[in-house]
Formats: sequence, structure tokens, C-alpha cells
Amino acid sequence: MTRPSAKMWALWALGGVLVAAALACNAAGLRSDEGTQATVAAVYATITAQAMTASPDDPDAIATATVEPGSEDDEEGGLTPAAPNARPGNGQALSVPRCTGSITIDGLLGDATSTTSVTLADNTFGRGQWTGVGDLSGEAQLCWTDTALYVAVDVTDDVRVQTQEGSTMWRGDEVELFLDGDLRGDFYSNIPSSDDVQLGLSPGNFENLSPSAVQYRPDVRSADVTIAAQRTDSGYTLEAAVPWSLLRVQPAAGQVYGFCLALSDNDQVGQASQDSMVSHCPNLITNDPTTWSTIELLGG
Ligand SMILES: [Ca+2]
Ligand SMILES: [Ca+2]
Ligand SMILES: [Ca+2]
Repeated sequence: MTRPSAKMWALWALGGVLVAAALACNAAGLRSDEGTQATVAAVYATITAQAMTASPDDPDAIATATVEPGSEDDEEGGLTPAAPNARPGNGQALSVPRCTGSITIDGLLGDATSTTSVTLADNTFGRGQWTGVGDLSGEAQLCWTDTALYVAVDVTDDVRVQTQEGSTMWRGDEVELFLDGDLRGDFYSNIPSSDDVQLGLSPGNFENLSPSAVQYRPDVRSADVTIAAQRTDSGYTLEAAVPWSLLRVQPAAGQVYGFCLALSDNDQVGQASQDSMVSHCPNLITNDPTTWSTIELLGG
């Protein structure tokens, strides 16, 4: 056995240095990746903070988000991205006027003289069950007051079935209302949070079950909604005054919220079942606020 020469010791030492350098490079590479991710996170944190603090009715805040690339304002560091104020592609966005006329919540529609209309006829659940607009569809009218959002729906439904109340009323004929009270604050979050309200509005069964409301989200509880319904030849009508306090917002002209109206259908007589849903939001996933459309409150 021969002893390593001085030259071999030198080569081993050099090799060790190179290996250590390679490891150091790799470690530096990892740190570099982490740094990039941290930077991205910081940028998004900034965007989120801006969206949280920007007033939805502040036109300047919106304008800063729409700077044209290459324009004078498009200077590095001069852009302040903010979340949009609409959800294009999610169905008809509604511009809702203030209510006029003398409105009585009795299920008889037509007493609100200024409303916006929306057709509920996009099948969003139970594709194999929904046989067309005669099976389930609706025409809704909306207006607003300082205290409530007024909703009137003329529902076409071939078989009226409701055996449930409270948190299971969705397993029967009912109207569902979705409102995202902080549209821009968490615009990209597809998980419902405390500002996302989902209500069920049931016409009852026109016998021993009275019209009633329930809050499904953010938590399940009974909902204090003034509500009435009437049986019709083609289905039923439902009329409701939904308090803004229940929707967790302070209404004002110009405010924009995430919003969707939907209908749930059960045609299984005597059973608790959900056959299908229709809406004006064609992409509706009930627990994903990014699939809802929007509502704007008009002044005047
Ligand atoms: Ca009425
Ligand atoms: Ca039906
Ligand atoms: Ca039905």
C-alpha cells in the first residue's frame, strides 16, 4: 500500500472545495427560489391590502387599475393594481333601482313600480334532471330601499314540492340568494368567507308549511326575512324584503356587490330531494363566490 503523495492530497483538497462550492451554489439556488416566492407573496399582500382599503365607489381607485401599458402613467412602480368591480362572464350583472310604489309583501307581484328584471333559466345543477324552462325557470324583479333588498320572483315549476323547513329547505322548491358584501376585498378567493351570505327563501307548500327563510352561509341560522308566496297555475310567486343587516352591508347608491339569484327544484312528490337548479349565473357553484355575478345599487 502506497501513501498518498502530496500532489494527490492537493487534488483531494481541491475536490472537496469544488463539492462544497457546488453544495453552496445549490443552497444559494434554493434561497433564490424562496426569495422569489417571498417577493411574489409580498406583492400579492400589497395588492390585497390595496383592495381591502380601496373604496368600491372611489372612481380614482378603480382608474389606477386600468392604466394602459405604455401610457404616461405606466411607469415602473406607478401601477397600483386593484381588484376589479365586476365579474364578466358570470351572467347578467344587475343595476338595481330604488323601489318606488307601494309595496305589500303578499306574494302578489307588480306593486313595485321601478325594478330591474332578470331571467333565471340557466341550468346550473342537475343537468340530467332539468327538462327545460317549463320544468324550472323564473323571472325576478329587484329594487332596493335603505332597509331592504326587495326580491319578487315569478317561478315556473311543473310540480310544486316542499316538505322541508330551515337548513334543509334546499331539498324542495325554493329561491336562493347569494350576496358577496366585500366584492373587491377577496375578489380572487373561491372559498366563501364571513362577507358571503347565502339565503334560502321557501314558498312553503301552500298548506301547512308557511313561507320562510334560512341563512345557509356564513353560518346556518334562521333568517328574519319578510316573505310571502302564492301558488299559481304555472308554479308559484315569491316576494321578500331581505334586510341589508342580514346581508351584512350598508347600502348606498353606487355600491357593487357579488350577487346571484337561483331557483332549486324538487318534483318528487312527498320526498325531500333536489332535482335541479337554474340561475342567471351560468357558471354558478353555490359555495364559490367567484362564480357569482354582480349587483349595483343605482341612485335617484
Ligand atoms: Ca306584493
Ligand atoms: Ca319542476
Ligand atoms: Ca318543483
